[in-house]
Amino acid sequence: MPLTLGTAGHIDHGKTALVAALTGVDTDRLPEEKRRGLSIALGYAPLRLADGRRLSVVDVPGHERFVRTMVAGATGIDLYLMAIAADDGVMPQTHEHAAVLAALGVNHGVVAVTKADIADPARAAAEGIELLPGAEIVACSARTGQGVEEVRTALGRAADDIAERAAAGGPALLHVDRSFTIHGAGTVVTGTLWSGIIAAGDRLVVLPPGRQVRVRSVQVHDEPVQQASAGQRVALNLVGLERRDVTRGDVVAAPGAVAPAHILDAALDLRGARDGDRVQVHHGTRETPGRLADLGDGLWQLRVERPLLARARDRVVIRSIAPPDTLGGGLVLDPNARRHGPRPDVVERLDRIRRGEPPEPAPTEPAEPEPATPPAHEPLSPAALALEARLRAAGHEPPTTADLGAAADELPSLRAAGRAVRVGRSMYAHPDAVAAVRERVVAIAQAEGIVTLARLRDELGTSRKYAQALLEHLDAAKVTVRRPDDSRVLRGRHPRP
Ligand SMILES: Nc1nc2c(ncn2[C@@H]2O[C@H](COP(=O)(O)OP(=O)(O)OP(=O)(O)O)[C@@H](O)[C@H]2O)c(=O)[nH]1
Ligand SMILES: [Mg+2]
Repeated sequence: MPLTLGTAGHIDHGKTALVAALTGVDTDRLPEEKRRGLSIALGYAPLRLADGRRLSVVDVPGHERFVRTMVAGATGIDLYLMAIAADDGVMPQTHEHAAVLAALGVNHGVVAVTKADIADPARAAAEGIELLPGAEIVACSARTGQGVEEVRTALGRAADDIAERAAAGGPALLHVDRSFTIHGAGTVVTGTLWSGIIAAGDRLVVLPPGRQVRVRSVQVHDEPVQQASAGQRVALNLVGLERRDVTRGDVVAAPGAVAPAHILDAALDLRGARDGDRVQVHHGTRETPGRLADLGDGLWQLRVERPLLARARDRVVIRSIAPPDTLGGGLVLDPNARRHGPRPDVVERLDRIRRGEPPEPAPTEPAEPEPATPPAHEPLSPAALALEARLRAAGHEPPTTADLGAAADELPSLRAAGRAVRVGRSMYAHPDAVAAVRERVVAIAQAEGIVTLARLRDELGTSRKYAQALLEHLDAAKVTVRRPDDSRVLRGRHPRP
């Protein structure tokens, strides 16, 4: 089982120098990194352990402005190499990186007290033991080579302790951390394969855009391979994709492996967070602002502004936006939840998932109906209820009367009950779906000033046709105003939903 090692530690504490001493690779490749003498981008190198096994190393930057990059690099790692400089000791990003590792559930690794050639490592070692009690501590110097082989041996012991990645089976899933064009070859994406296997010829999807691609070739650490398996650092050459169609934070996966979602339920361990706080949510190589809704007992609902692509039991990291700091993180329990508050049956269901028990069937009634659905005057017929379920399932891709066929006969009673809304000329959507789109349009407009058709299309991972119909509906509902260039702004002052 291939394992990935991530570095961690405060700026200038010798992470990159130690990786170079261990692997022979200088991961600071960018001219700007050379000029400024610090890491900016994630660096990658293979590391041989004493017994011949190979680890994939992700070298992260320590600068406080690049913690988000560190999170993107640390996601999907199996063990850490925390650098603490002998002459400096534990510093703010030593703490923050340790908090990120804890949030990600990465609890195996080694603490290297670096620069032992210029200061007595005893004090930094004592601080390291306090910060990461389980880890082996090794003093070393990348400059003299002292202790570097001991670091390698300690990493081998930490790797021995790691149980095989639970997610190894299952559909192919890769969180993209880089994308670029190779002349004559096309678009290449790289990332750590979280689960499954990818081989040349596979047909995959890029999310959220939902674009279908074919794998032309696969590399692991710059070497062509027949197939890559979970845990490996992978480069995929993809057919059917322009460079600008994919970016860090996207997912390349087997169809159906994950779906974009704006509402997630999670079990989080957070320091000083409160109900309603706007925070930065990190998952995979993706991040988005979102609001926290406190469900009690460590359970939270995350309502995010850009969709996440999570599975149950994936990890998220939660950071405060200003001042930036890591608040904690935890486990996704329901990666595609309905909007709800701390209702007892919902909390009980989440608690069951948290304990690893099978969840009860999902509750059917929403706790906080979106903009008040009026009650039906007459009980709805089974056929009308079936149509309602169909509209609900269609979400933001509402069917037309032609799509609905005979079921369209139920539309009048459903509309009278306020449980179907006409969108565009002849599409019909569920009001909950329209409310969810409205909330996202408002969030985009508040964050970015305007909403364009392309922006909403990408946000929803849908086609122009639906994005256009929904925007026109929101214009008609006086949520948005269309401008001459076809973009939309919010009409008047719009309270947050
Ligand atoms: N004397 C001495 N200097 C070291 C050692 N390791 C690194 N340095 C120096 O410390 C400085 C920072 O080293 P880097 O390896 O770039 O530190 P880093 O932790 O990767 O820094 P960021 O990636 O920017 O967070 C460089 O000038 C290195 O030459 C060491 O073991 N001994
Ligand atoms: Mg560095």
